[in-house]
Amino acid sequence: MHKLTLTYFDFPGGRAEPARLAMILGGIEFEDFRFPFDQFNKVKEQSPLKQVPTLNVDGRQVTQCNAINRFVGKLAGLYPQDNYQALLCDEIMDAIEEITHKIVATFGLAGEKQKLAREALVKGPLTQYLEWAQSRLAEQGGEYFVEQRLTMADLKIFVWIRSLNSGHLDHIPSSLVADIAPKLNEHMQRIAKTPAIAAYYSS
Ligand SMILES: N[C@@H](CCC(=O)N[C@@H](CS)C(=O)NCC(=O)O)C(=O)O
Repeated sequence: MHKLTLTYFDFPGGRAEPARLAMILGGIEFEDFRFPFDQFNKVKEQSPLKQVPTLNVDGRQVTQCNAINRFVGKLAGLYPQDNYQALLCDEIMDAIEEITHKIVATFGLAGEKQKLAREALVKGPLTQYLEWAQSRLAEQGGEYFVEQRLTMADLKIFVWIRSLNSGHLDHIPSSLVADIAPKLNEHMQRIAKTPAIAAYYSS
């Protein structure tokens, strides 16, 4: 058994949330080290690439959220053993990372520049990725993204859809998912009812 510490901001979302959920679902013992935003510079000093999340595994600091997701997914039984199913799971996780990078690229913009950049994202890549993910879900039968069971792919997309719906991002309408890919909202609501996930968000 590994000694695990997950380090990330103290909010129920973002790049560490799928790993947190996986470890909770899988009953994996870990330290959930959450820090407030104003401590970020201090935490970065301990991070090899000056970024979070990190997973400390038996004393070694590991970076890259999807690598962490695969690792904890395997520990929790939430990552496919079959190579092809694992590929489909990775594809979903990496696509969400890719679109996240496009959104993060607008964080440094202000005013009209940010508005134009985000409107272009909504019309272009965000619509494209949402439609694509919805069609992938439909191909798999509509309930789960891979293997007809809950895997890391579902957790990754669940966290992303919650964040898009939150309305926290100016110029990205909180109705976007409902308008473009309503089946992803149904998926998100279904995953949210998983007892361990429902208990986590209500606590
Ligand atoms: N490729 C990394 C990206 C991690 C990343 O960019 N994390 C953000 C926070 S969500 C960060 O620490 N950024 C560094 C900074 O803002 O200085 C991963 O997959 O984990």
